[in-house]
Parts: sequence; structure tokens; C-alpha cells
Amino acid sequence: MSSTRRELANAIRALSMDAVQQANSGHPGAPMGMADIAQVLWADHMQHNPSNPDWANRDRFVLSNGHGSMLIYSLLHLTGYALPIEELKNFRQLHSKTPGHPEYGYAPGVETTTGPLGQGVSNAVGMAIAEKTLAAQFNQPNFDVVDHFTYCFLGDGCLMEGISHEVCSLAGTLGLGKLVAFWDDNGISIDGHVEGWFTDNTPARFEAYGWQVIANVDGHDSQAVADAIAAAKAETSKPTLICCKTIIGFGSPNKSGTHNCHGAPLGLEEIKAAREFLNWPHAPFDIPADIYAGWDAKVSGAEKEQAWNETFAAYQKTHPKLAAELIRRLSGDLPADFVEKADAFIQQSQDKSENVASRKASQNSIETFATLLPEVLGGSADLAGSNLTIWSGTKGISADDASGNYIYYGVREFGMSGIMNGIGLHGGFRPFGATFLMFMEYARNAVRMASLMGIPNIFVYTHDSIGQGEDGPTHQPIEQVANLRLTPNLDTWRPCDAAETAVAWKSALVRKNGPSALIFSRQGLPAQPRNAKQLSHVAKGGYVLKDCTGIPDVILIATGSEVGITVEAAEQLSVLGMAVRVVSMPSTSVFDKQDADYRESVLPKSVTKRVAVEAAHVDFWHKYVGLGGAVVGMSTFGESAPGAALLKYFGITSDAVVETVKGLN
Ligand SMILES: Cc1ncc(C[n+]2csc(CCOP(=O)(O)OP(=O)(O)O)c2C)c(N)n1
Repeated sequence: MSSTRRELANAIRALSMDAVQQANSGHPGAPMGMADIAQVLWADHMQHNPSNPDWANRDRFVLSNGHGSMLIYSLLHLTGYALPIEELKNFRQLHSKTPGHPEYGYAPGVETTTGPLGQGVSNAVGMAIAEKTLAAQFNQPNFDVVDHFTYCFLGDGCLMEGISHEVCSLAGTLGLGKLVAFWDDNGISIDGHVEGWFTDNTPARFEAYGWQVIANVDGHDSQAVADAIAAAKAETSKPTLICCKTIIGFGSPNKSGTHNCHGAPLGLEEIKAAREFLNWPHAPFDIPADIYAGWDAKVSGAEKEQAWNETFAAYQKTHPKLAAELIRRLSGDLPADFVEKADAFIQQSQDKSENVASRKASQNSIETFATLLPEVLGGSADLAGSNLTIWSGTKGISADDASGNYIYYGVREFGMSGIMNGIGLHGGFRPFGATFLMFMEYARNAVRMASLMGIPNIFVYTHDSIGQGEDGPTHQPIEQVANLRLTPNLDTWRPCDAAETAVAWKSALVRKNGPSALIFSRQGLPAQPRNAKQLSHVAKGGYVLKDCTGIPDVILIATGSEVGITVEAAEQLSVLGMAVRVVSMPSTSVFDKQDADYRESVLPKSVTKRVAVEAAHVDFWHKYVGLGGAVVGMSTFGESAPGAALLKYFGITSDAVVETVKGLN
């Protein structure tokens, strides 16, 4: 006899309570509460192939309430992914594939890292945008080669987080008809019953965003859930929120419905009682064969993928160029001639020797690179005219026509960055998104998540210092560049002119294993002369821009808008008879990755007289100038005044650099 839906769902409950008990930490409540919903979705609807987690046209599943990680681990194990029961027994242990929260790249089938509440749903919105745009660009009559749903589970916590507003609002505007979110409406968060802190009318909120809302679904009634999913899929022009009433910790007779089963093991006694309540007599981690058989999606998944493969093969025959381009884009490979063309543009930018703001130079780079790379999906958080992110080929995406290459994100920095991560994870695109450097802080955790997951997204930040001027200290970044530089796996570039800007863009685009932050000035910057060797060394993150004969008396290190004044200071010091070297250091992390010989050739240890110059927080630079060195920079907030006046007032001038050098012992 085949297992009932409830019996299948109970396998998730048992695995979750037992794994959390064994780890002595974790969250059994949400997996036990959402098990019945998950069973219907995964058994009847998910288009996936456990034997090939990378199948391009799979449905995406995002567990935005990532603390309930045992839910996804149970699902992946039971449906037949390469996640053996030993991995579930090792829940939350070092080097297991089942870390405390679902981490991208550990268990096959985990589409994104979740845990920071609200960000999972932002990734899901990004994936749904990617699907819709890729479909609009590649599908042809009779060939829906891009055609999948994005499903997202989320809890009260995700809905309380502001980012859920940013992204669900945009999802409504963009009419993401293949996005289906399931709200785990269990009335509980960590501090207890949510009535004291979360009383929104959630259905009305989502209706106001333009979503289809299916309210009052009993999340333990499989038929009701099945009907809701069918209605969600039938609505193709709006995203759907299915509001599921559930009991947290369903099955635990004494702890269900309370926050006691949220973030701690149930305890052996209570687990025993739950086994009786659920009529689950099996030992921990012992799943009967008929339950495995009921869950197994390997055969049906392989068939689904095979059917798609056949469609794709026919598409390939009828539309060979499009098919080849789709394959290239999904692989993340750049066109074969990209590097050559990019290098020609870099040389051109050098030869032109134009004095421009680096944000303008960035726009020139975008113009060239986005024309070469149709996978570039740009955007800005309502600052396109200031960030200079529009190029001649820009076409915005909309609900009715998603085939474009640019997202008007509106004033949603965090949402933009979380969406970009979802787009990047989906594949087929190279997203960039822009705002003022100052407002990176609103988006900070999504930048960290891109770095943690190794997504090669490009974060564009303009108006990078007090040099931005009149808007005043609220808009003038001080500590933000250091913050970005301290983020592991993020390459931060602060180029000093058009040639360095072109190199920064190229480096970000050829990078495959992590994101880049590109930092640009509002104000104009002088072009620096370079010979071929110097130009080729820009990509190393730091290089000798101006040298002296013999061993330098002093090394000046500068980035971005301060390179110009540093070169001027070096000239003044040379007149005074000093041997001065100027090092331009557009990317410290990239420079740090160079071999020891190269780094020594740029910053010889024997030269201890060093001054770093950057209109940002001074503290970051001590690792390069050492105890004997000094830093010309900022350690206070800025002021409101024209940029040039501020740079003078705060002592970020060539004269100040000269005086600082004279003051070194
Ligand atoms: C941004 C963020 N803030 C706080 C937390 C800590 N945290 C984890 S779960 C949780 C409560 C979530 O409540 P809910 O979504 O209702 O989950 P449930 O209790 O139903 O499992 C909190 C505050 C977090 N993971 N992320």
C-alpha cells in the first residue's frame, strides 16, 4: 500500500526533530509545521531532477526561513539527491553538507544561502526576474525552453524584515507570474506569540503590491494546499502569496504551537511523545522503504529533464544561434573574443588621456562592455542619472516586456542587491546594480552574502568621498570603503582615471568566483600617463605609477581621486631633492593576491618611509604604511560645502601630503 501524504510528511518531521536533537541545536518547529505543505509541493509540482541539480530549467526552491534548514535537507535526502542519511546525522557538524543554515555550494539542491531573514525572498524575486527575462529573450513560438517556477517558503520573520517590502513590491510591479510564495502563518517567532509585534494585514499588504493572494489556507490540509498551488500556477500575470495557517512543531504534543519548539531540540521525552502522536514507530534516521519509495523523484525527475532535453534539441535545430548563445550564457563563459576587445578598449582609454570623473569613465566602460555582453543586466536604485548607469543600448524590463537589459530598481538598495544575488544564482546574466557609496550600507548584508556565496555580481558605488561636496556628511562615505575591503572574497576597486576604470570593469566581468565593488568619484579626475608595462600592471591591483631613480626615499600610496594630488606632491618633493615613488593601488585585495616578488617589487620592505593618501578612513592603511608611516585621510565625518573646499578644509591636498612626508622621521 502506498504511503499517505501525512506519513510522507511525517518523515520530514522525524528527520528534523531527530537531527536537531542529535546536534543539540537547531530549529525543529518550522520544518515540522511546513512538512505537509512541502510534501504537496515537492511530490506534485516541483520540476526537478535529483540526479542533476544543475538542470537549467528546474524549478527553483528557496527556503527563506533558513533556520528551518532541516526541512530542505530532509526534502533533498528523501527525493534522492546525493545527500545520504549520514549527512543528516551530521547536521551542523564541521565539514558536513548540512550546516546550521542552508549554505550554497554544500548540499546539492540548495539554491541559495539563507538565514538572514528576508533575503531568501529577495533572492527568489531575483530568480523569478531572471526566468522571466531569459524566457523573453530566448523563447520562440513552440519552444518554451526557459519555463520554470520559483517557489519560496517564508515565515513571519521574513515578512517583518523591511527587505521583503522592497522586493515584493517590485515583484508585483514586474508581474512575476511564476513566483509563488508560501507564508508559514504560525503566529510564532522567537520571542513568542507575534500579536505584540506583528499585526499587519498581510493579505491586504500583498494585494496592495499587486499580488494574487490566497488567504486562509489550512497548511495541514493537503487538498487545500494542492488547490492553492493550482490556483497560483493558473495566474500567470501576478506573483502569488499562499497564506498557510500552520502549527509550529506540528506533532509535538506538548510544545507545538509555542516558541519552545522554535530554536531548541524538543528533548528525548518530547520526541518519544511526538513519535506516538504521529504514529511514527521507526528509530531515529530510520526511514522505511515504502516511505522512501513514496518520495523518490529520481525516475520522474529524469523523465522531466529528458522531455526538456528533447525540446531543447529541437530548438537547437530550428534556432541554432540562439541555442548556442543560451548555452554560453548559462555556462557563465564570456565570448571568446571578449578579453581581446576589452584590452583594446583599455588601451584606447589610456591613449585618449581624458580628464573625466570616474563615474563618467564607468559609463564609457559600460557602453563598451554591455554592448559586447548581452548578459549584462544593469540597474540602479533610482540614481541612474548620478551613477551614470544608462548606456545607448539600455532597455528597461517591465511586466509586459521583460526582454530588456536594465532594471529600474526604485529606491531599494538592499532589495536591489538581494535581487541581484538571485539573478546571479539563477544564471544567464551578469547583473550590476548601482547606488551612492554611502547607501551601500543599506544593502550591506546582501553584498556580504554575494561574497559568501561567491556570486560574481558587480556593485557600482559612486560619489565616493567628501569630494561629492554639497550634499554633506549624510552623503559622504568615510568608513565604507574600508568596510568593503574587509569583506572576504569581495574585490573592491577604486580607480583613479579612465584607464584604471576600464581595467576595474574588465576584472569584475572576467571574475567567476566572487563579486566586485567598483567605487567611482563624482568629481573630474586627471588622466595619468602609463607605459605598456604599467598599464598591464593595473590589473594586479597595485603598481608603480611614477618612479624615481635608485631606491626611493619615500613611497606614496594612493587610490582613486587622490592619485592626482599624490603625483603632484611627488613632483614637489622631487624638486626638493627627494627620491619619490608613487604607487597607485586601485584594489588592495587584488594586490594582496599577487606573489611575494611582485609585491616586494612595488613596496620594497626596506623602504619604511611611506604615506598613504585616500579621502576615506585612515585606519585601513596602516597595514601598508607600517608604524613608521603616515596616512593622509579622514577620521571624522565630512561637512556640507563644495567638494574642492572640503578637500582643502580636511587637508586632503598635495601640500598636506608634502608636509606629512617632511614630518616623517
Ligand atoms: C535578519 C535576521 N534577524 C534575526 C534573525 C534571528 N532569527 C532567526 S529565526 C527568528 C524568528 C523568525 O520567526 P518566524 O519567521 O516566524 O519563524 P518560526 O518561528 O515560525 O520558525 C529570528 C529573529 C535572523 N536569522 N535574521
